Amino acid sequence: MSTTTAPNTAFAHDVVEGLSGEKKHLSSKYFYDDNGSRIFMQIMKMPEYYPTGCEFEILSQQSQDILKKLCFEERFDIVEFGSGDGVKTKQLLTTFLRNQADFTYVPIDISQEALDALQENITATLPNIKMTPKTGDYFEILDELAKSDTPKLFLFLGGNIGNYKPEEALDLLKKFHKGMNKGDMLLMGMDLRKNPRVIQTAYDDPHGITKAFNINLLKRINNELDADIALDQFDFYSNYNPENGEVNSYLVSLKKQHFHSTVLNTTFHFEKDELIWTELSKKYSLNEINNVAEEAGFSVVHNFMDCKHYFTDSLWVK
Ligand code: AVJ
Repeated sequence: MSTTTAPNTAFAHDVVEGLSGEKKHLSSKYFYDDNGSRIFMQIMKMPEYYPTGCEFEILSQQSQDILKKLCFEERFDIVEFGSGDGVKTKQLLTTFLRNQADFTYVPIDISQEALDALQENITATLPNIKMTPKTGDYFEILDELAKSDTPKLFLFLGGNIGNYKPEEALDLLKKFHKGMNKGDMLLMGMDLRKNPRVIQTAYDDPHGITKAFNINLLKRINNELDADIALDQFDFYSNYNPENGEVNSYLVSLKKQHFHSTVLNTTFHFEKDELIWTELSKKYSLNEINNVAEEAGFSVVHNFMDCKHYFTDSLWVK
């Protein structure tokens, strides 16, 4: 995950909007400042957080099969949204190069710093790779890319789609679809439904790292909006509901309390046990994946799953 360069004003606006109403909420997109990105890297190293290992297994063992499923005749672009540290993508790129695929790798991220680090990491191992990183907003770049007629494989890995509510996910996929040409392909990392206990433990870890990840949202409010939140007066609660496949995460106010932000010139009030909803992490069944892909205008070509069938890199074609 990358650091964010979103203007402070958007954050300020969303904090006011999210903490003023009846049902309080803060968006999980604000998890990833520098500190939050570091905590997320710790999450990815926890044995309980299975998605990272699963997707690493898929991309290190099945990239040749992925390449065989691509329907491109000639050179193509690999466009990656939210490329992060590139550890997993490097597995795919290495295999593609070894098999003489002719492609240019186009990682897209909002953080220039993250892209620089990625480029260094990738070129250190793959010095001959053709790479043209792009900084900025996904959809602006998507519009720009749609004008070229080089066939494209889009990557949206890591299971980030899980953070979107079903209707928002569909909306996002339709936007991807609109920016693609017929025959272009999309490899979507999606976390699958599985034994509820496995999912529960991944998001409510015994080390308290996921708790720290959530508390970091409050830390950001303190730092960036000059607020005085007592960080130890909030708890963390996360719950997986196997009936709808949703992990929902919350901060919980441990007492009736308030805090003040001098930047916002506002005081925010909390009842004892009041919740702040922070994240949705939706788990999909293979059926749901088929349905959402088709609703967005894609056909599912193949699901590349890890040996435990915990996670899929689902390959779609427009
Ligand atoms: C980065 C969105 C894939 O939902 O699994 C990890 C973020 N949240 N632990 C996920 C996250 C809590 C993660 N994604």
